[in-house]
Amino acid sequence: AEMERTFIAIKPDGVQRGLIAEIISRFERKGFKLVAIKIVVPSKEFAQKHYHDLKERPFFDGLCDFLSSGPVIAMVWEGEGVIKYGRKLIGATDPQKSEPGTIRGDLAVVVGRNIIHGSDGPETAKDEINLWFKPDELMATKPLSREEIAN
Ligand code: YYY
Ligand code: MG
Repeated sequence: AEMERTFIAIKPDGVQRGLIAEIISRFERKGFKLVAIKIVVPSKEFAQKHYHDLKERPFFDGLCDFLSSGPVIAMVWEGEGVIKYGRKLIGATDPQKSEPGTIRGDLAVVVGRNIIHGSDGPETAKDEINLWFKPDELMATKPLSREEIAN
């Protein structure tokens, strides 16, 4: 079976505040594996596609303006349970409700500037990975062999 993958993005506020390494290191230290990464400024249309589920919400337009306002670090992380546990590392949508120890809990204050995105389930993970990345931008990965683990 293929390893689980999720789409994680550091939003323009996280990039602007110099939190790229901090955020990547939390996923890396946990033991998840980075299989794709790029820096991009999404267009507003692209942001609308990414957030299409939220198009009826009052904050949708501002949210899409914000996502397209500067460089975003788009990533795919792989590992057992990475979709659900990635959300745990990120914390609640509203940083006021995120526990200390989570990325948003430790590093953000308001919901409109919560510095990071993570897919919320297997279906959205698949859709978001396909939206942001071409198949050949993803590392092909296989489980480590016995020898590789021992070395
Ligand atoms: O998945 P997550 O980012 O935690 O929250 P969503 O409910 O998918 O909303 C996406 C994005 O929209 C959120 O990260 C901030 C913004 N937002 C907002 O500005 N105001 C809200 N009341 C809810 C969400
Ligand atoms: Mg979401």
